[in-house]
Parts: sequence; C-alpha cells; structure tokens
Amino acid sequence: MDYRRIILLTGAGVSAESGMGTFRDKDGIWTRHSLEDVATPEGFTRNPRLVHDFYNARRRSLREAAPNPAHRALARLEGAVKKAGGDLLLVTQNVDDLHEKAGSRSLLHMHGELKQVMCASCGIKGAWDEDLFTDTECWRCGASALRPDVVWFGEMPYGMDAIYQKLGACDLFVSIGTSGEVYPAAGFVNEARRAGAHTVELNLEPSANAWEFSEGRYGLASQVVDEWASDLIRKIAV
Ligand code: BV8
Repeated sequence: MDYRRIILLTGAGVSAESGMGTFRDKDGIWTRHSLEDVATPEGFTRNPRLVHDFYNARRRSLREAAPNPAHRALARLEGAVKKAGGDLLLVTQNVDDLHEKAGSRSLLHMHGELKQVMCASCGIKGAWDEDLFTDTECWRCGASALRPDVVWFGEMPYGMDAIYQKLGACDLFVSIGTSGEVYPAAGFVNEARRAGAHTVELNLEPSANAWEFSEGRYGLASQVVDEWASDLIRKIAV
C-alpha cells in the first residue's frame, strides 16, 4: 500500500529515551507536580512563580537533550514521502524541540513550545531560551506579563483547523508515544478512521484508545518507530 497523505501524532513517549520526562508513567511528571497547579491558566494566576519554575526547569533540560533514533526515523520518513510526491504532517503534543533538531520540517506543535513565550498583556510571541520570572518585562509593551507559549488545560490547542482538514483527507494516521488520555489529540484517530485511513499505534504499551487502531506495534520508540519507518521508506522507495 503506497500511502500519499500521512499524518503522524507524537506524545511524550517519543522523547522519553532522550531524557525528557513523560507525564502519566509510573514516575511521570504528573506524579511530582499537580497538573492543576502548573498546566492551567488558573494555576498560573494563583501562583505564577511555581509555573515559571516548572517550565524553567524543563526549558533548561532541553539544552542537553538530543533527538533519539525515533525522532531521526520520522525526519527521514518525511524526506522519503516528499521525494515520492506525497504529503506528511507531523503533529506533536510535545513542547520540546527534538523533532526540529532531528530534521523534521513539516511539523505542528499543537500544545505550543517550551522555547517560545507570549505576553498575556499585548499578545506578542517570540523565541525564548532563558529562565522566565514574574517580573520579566515584555520586550514590546513593557508589562511583566510574559508566560510560556504552551497550551494549558482548558485552552484551545494550536492549528486545530489545519489538523482536522488534514485528518479528513489522510490515508495513513500513526499515533506514536502517547497515552491517548488528552483530548482533542486522543480523538484524532476517529477522524482519520472516518476518512478511511489506515490507523497505526506505535507505543511502549497499548494506550487508552489502542482498540481504535487497525494496527499496533509495541516496544521502545527508538526501536519500534525506527523499524516501522524504515519498512515504510523501503516500500515508498520502490
Ligand atoms: C481543549 C501542556 C477546547 C504542555 C498539556 C474532550 C474534548 C476536548 C477536550 C476535552 C475532552 N475531554 C477533556 C477535555 C479537556 C482536556 C483533557 O483532555 N483533559 C484530560 C486530562 C481528560 N483537554 C484540554 O483542556 C485541551 N484543550 O480541550 O480546548 C477544545 C475542545 C475541542 C477541540 C478543540 C479545543 C488542552 C490539552 C493540552 C493540555 N496541555 N501540556 C506541557 O506542559 O507539556 S497536556 C500534556 O499531556 C502534554 O502536552 C502531553 O503531550 C499531553 C499528552 O500526554 P502524552 O504525550 O500522551 O504523555 P503521557 O505521559 O500521558 O503518555 C506517554 C506515553 O508514552 C505512554 O503511553 C507510555 O506508555 C509511552 N512511552 C513511554 N516511554 C516510551 C513510550 N513509548 C515508546 N517508547 C518509550 N520509550
């Protein structure tokens, strides 16, 4: 089967072997931090210092993090699909920059990016690689209202129109390294199935919505994703 319109969805599991924490595994981020305190607008209003500390630590950890074979396999797949005249979009729930570092370009960060900030007062956004503090001033309006450009619970994810449009026309949907617990991302497989796409889950273990996929391959992303992508690249290249 030669797939021409491919959508990939990644979650924290694709970056786990690069040392970035996952959220809901036994030692996950949500076992050490309260989601309500650090990943909601209400939490930020209540205690902005706590939220800045949470994101500053994760932003700093990015400086040492490197892509793993899974990130690199997905970047190679994008190149092979484009060379064969197909279309591939990588939608990531992750806020790290490891897909970019691996060479992926057709990429949409639906939950924002650790290395982006925005001003809650004037709305400007920009690249940011330093720590952020409650008194850091906006470079445009001067207000001390800068926050991570990250989509918190209750906020609208980015790129939804483009994502739903692509889901309605795709012939292959592959979900990688995500627990299928967070919406609307966890519902994308249904949209893809409705469009008649072949749906694949690549994960350490079956996710909450594993039953919704036509095919599943389980194991470490650095192996499973590399093998699956290499198989597909061989099929595309013939
Ligand atoms: C919204 C911030 C309105 C960034 C995050 C139904 C419809 C719509 C909304 C909802 C709904 N039901 C509930 C909601 C509300 C809510 C929600 O989903 N709540 C959950 C808790 C029930 N959703 C929202 O609020 C979203 N906004 O709905 O707006 C709307 C409605 C409709 C349409 C459009 C808009 C906003 C959600 C975004 C919240 N922000 N984080 C950050 O700080 O990082 S969520 C957080 O969870 C991260 O972004 C993360 O990416 C995301 C998903 O988690 P995963 O990536 O899956 O990570 P997890 O640890 O859970 O799983 C890791 C997996 O990897 C595991 O399966 C594990 O087995 C596997 N793994 C581990 N190691 C490896 C591995 N796999 C392979 N190899 C390995 N080595």
